[in-house]
Amino acid sequence: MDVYVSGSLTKEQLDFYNEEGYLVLPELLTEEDLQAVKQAMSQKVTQIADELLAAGLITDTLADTPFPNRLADLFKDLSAEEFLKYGRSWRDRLPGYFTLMSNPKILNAVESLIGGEIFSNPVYNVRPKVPLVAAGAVPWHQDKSYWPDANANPVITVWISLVDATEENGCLHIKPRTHKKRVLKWHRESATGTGYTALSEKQLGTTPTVILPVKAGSAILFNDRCLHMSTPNLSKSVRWSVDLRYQPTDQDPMPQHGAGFLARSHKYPERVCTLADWLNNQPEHREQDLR
Ligand SMILES: O=C(O)CCC(=O)C(=O)O
Repeated sequence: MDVYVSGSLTKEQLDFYNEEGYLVLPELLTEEDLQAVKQAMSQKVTQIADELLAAGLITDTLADTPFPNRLADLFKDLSAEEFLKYGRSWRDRLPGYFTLMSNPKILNAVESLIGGEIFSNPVYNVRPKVPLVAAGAVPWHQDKSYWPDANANPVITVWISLVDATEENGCLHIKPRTHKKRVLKWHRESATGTGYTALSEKQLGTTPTVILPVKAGSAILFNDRCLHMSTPNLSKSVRWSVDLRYQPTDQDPMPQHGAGFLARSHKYPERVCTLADWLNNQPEHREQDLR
């Protein structure tokens, strides 16, 4: 298999991505690669459990319940509103998230798509999709609807599953080749109060949907115009995932969404963001700031 120019993707994978607008990298990350991010997620779950206990909403923090089940079990007898107080997705600055965002296997794949000067976009989401919370389902949308005015093209989403993502627990669904579309006119989802950007049925066109169940550690890369959604979690455990975003360093860093960081640079390796920079929200690592 030929590896294309630089980065880890083969020419076949690259051709597939360019044509279809997405690419699945099955089990890209090992259990060891995921350890730090799972630890960060577990830390947050412990904090939530302690708060629920202090509020008298639960009597047991379920400290020994396995990672895929603990958050689901904590909220089993509580309302969706109680869960949504913590947000439908999280963007904390915990070291394990930085470890994942800087993982060389992810950056090697992204480098194949955009070259070796890689900016990590401030929009990253940790998604604890728990059962019984309707807002866990994400309507059809294009990611670019969240930054329509940003001069950033392309922004690559790297969606990573921490557990096996299945049709039952609400895996990702995608409409291939829709990355060639313009940004469609969207509305705000109002049924579950999430405020997600959403497209109506008649905007989806005739392209058949591809359903993407993947094993834990797999990555799904997609272009920010590619239509995608996910279904509700009908299982008894949490569909844990993370969606990360990367773009070339000469694009709009979108500071209105937070501080991104220089994840990789062949030109200025000494300026690549460290964990300490990231924890301090150090914002500027763009190419134009490095000259
Ligand atoms: O994880 C999901 O269910 C949806 C992810 C998504 O919409 C995204 O990564 O943009």
